[in-house]
Amino acid sequence: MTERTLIIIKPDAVQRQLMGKILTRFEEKGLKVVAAKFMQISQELARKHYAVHEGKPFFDGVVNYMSSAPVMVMVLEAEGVIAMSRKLMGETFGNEATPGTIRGDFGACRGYNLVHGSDSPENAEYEMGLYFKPEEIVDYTLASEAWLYGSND
Ligand code: IDP
Ligand code: MG
Repeated sequence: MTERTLIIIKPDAVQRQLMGKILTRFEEKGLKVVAAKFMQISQELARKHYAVHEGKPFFDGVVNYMSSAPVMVMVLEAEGVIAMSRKLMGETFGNEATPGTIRGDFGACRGYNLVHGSDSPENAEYEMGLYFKPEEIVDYTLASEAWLYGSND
């Protein structure tokens, strides 16, 4: 079944002018972009986004990081997109992430890690609702879908 996920190209990636390269990783994989927005996240919205981490030692830090400068927010769609995009992103911190992943190729620290991706269908629904109205998520077909998502059964 088709699935959607919320991806954020985080402030460090925008400042380092890596938006295009990161978006290319998702596009080259064959994941379909169905919504996109360039914006600066408020502290209040960042707190809602990371509400599951409230009370943890890094909560204030991640809220400040995410609201410190502009981001690019996207919704991607494909069967299994949540797991696929998490694999493309790599482990949480660049200094540990496997080379070949976005975090593994572009990050070298624990403070900033370039990209966010939802980790479950429930969190994806919650996060998409924070950033997009339903009508801002566009339903369309890619011309290449038969080849991208085809089966030889
Ligand atoms: P994830 O982004 O790989 O899903 P989570 O554990 O859900 O990682 O943490 C959410 C975000 O909070 C991370 O992407 C990172 O920006 C930040 N974060 C998590 N743990 C730490 C930490 O120990 N120090 C600093 N920042 C952290
Ligand atoms: Mg997470």
